[in-house]
Amino acid sequence: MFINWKLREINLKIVYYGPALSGKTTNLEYIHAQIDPRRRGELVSLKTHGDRTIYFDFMQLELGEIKRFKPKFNLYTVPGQVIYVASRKLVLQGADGVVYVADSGPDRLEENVEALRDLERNLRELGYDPERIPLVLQYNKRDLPNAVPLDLLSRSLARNGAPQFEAVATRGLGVLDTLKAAIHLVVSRI
Ligand SMILES: Nc1nc2c(ncn2[C@@H]2O[C@H](COP(=O)(O)OP(=O)(O)OP(=O)(O)O)[C@@H](O)[C@H]2O)c(=O)[nH]1
Ligand SMILES: [Mg+2]
Repeated sequence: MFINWKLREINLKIVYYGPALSGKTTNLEYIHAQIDPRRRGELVSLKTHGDRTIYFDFMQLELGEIKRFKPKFNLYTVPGQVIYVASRKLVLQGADGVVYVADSGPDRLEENVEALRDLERNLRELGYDPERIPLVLQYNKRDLPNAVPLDLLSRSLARNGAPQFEAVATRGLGVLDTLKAAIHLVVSRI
């Protein structure tokens, strides 16, 4: 969190985390397409030719008011590919909340669990208590014909009290509900 007292702005950071190809960038693309352009900045994406995130995606939202302060939500995605561990940690630094995007693909359960461990490890190394950071879980790609059953995903990934949402990010299903829950958690924390 960063407060600019002069401009009465509160900057809050929400990071989309999760395994490679789970749909983090797709979440931001949908949000970017849906939100009134007067309330959001451009979506900045650093990707390779294969459309894979190499460092992060970034977009700023300006929504509502908290006690006459303007909150600005800075949304980031991390690159999910295992080799980019250093980028993930850098992007996670200073986060006020995390959206964890899981992939419902039948062969992705282990990667989901590993990415959540990677998140908790990085949080700890950055001095956070992983039990206390505002966290929302999104089970994405629910449209896949052989999607992992929801209760199995939930049993493997659910965290104490963290809200959970089903999503089909390519069609926008569940994307804004996930974002609203994350914003709500982050704002109630401050
Ligand atoms: N079937 C299906 N495909 C999806 C869904 N969401 C995203 N995808 C597809 O999954 C692929 C990866 O999506 P990205 O948003 O680039 O994934 P990412 O998590 O940003 O991946 P990295 O940047 O490599 O970590 C793309 O081809 C998306 O179109 C979904 O809900 N259902
Ligand atoms: Mg990406």
